[in-house]
Amino acid sequence: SESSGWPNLAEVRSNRAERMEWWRDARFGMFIHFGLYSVPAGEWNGQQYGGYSEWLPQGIPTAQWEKLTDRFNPTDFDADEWVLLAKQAGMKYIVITTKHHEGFALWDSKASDYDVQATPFKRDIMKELAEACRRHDMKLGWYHSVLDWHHPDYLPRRAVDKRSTDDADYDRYISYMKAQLRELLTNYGDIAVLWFDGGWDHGPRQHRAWEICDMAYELQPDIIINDRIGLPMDYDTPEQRIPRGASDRPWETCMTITSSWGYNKGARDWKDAKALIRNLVDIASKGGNYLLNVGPTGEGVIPPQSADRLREIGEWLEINGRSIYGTKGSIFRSTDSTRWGRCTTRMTGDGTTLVYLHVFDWPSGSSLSIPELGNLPDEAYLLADRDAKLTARKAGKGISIDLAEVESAVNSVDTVVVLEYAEQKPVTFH
Ligand code: H79
Repeated sequence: SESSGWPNLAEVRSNRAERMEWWRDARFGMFIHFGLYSVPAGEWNGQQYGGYSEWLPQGIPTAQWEKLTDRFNPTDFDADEWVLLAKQAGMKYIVITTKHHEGFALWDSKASDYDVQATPFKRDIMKELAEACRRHDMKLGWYHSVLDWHHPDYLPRRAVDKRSTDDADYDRYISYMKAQLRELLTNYGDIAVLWFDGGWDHGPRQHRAWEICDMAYELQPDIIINDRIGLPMDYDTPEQRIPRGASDRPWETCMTITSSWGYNKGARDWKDAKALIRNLVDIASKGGNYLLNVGPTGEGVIPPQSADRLREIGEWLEINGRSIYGTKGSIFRSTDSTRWGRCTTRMTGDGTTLVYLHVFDWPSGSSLSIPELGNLPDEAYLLADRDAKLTARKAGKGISIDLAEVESAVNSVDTVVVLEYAEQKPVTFH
């Protein structure tokens, strides 16, 4: 093994805070699930599969799934379009599936014939995306599945896979994975994130996780690595759920807009923009990031249902982004204290503390009562309209904010109230 072992890793890990800085400020990213599974899109032999379309191959023999390479031809793929949509949505980074559990590589891989070069498309999708990201100043990350249903050395096998395991060698599989990752981390410029998945079949020792991560840090010194290769690494990745509160570890919730990660023709239950915005705010109030997924079609197009919602989020962020990007979490002990919505905070360079009250449900009375805040802000106003001044009054041990004069500026998603506290008069808190 060419492992350089502990010392180098320990050194790189010590600058975690610096490497994570851009990511902590970014708050919002785009997850893209794209692969051979985007072609059948949840349908096999005329049967609709309602689950995750990228899991459809789990029940299909490798020899049959492989044939999809003949049909993978996303001629409408335009990397600039994807990146510009992410920009419009207010997303600051993109993480894309370089290889999902199906094992198919979306780049021109020298380590495998099961890649874009085996399709009529023959274009290096990762290269085009990396170049578009560079053009539009977008950070790019690689999702990479450790689990591989195609490679003959991957173990354990699925029940439907009848190939002999006599010659299979998991350590050789890891060498293959390492070779593929080396390509991805060498030939595509700066890569901001390495997002492992499917590491649950084995422990870190069998994955040679230290060695793999060490190589990643060596090839991309500023990279950050998620927690799914059997080691905690730089940040945690709760899936399809938002934690109840803040955490000592950096974290990112990844979530679908609809019922599948990969494009599924039968997709249902599309979350509306309001729910997605409130999720972003909820997550920001707990100090996390939101990695929101889109699944482009077999033609390479992000479905309009997703694109429309992303643009709506972008419009909200256009006005309210200052209460999300670069903020810290809530000053309240738990969301039980903010039944009216959520809270984020910002310390400005001149020592001012900005407390953003994200009012989801505008109180039916004419005031918002905050018993936990011990002193009056120097100023209170709406983020959407600095001239819409609000009056704050002492009320018992806490404060009360008069909302009557700004009622017309209220929106049904999240109306952001800003409380400004100068340095001389810090926020006191019960
Ligand atoms: O890439 C996305 C998912 O495909 C992957 N991670 C995200 C980012 C993922 N892998 N596993 N899981 C999510 C959760 C496991 C779901 C399963 Fe199932 C339950 C696998 C088998 C039973 C869902 C239901 C998939 C097949 C049936």
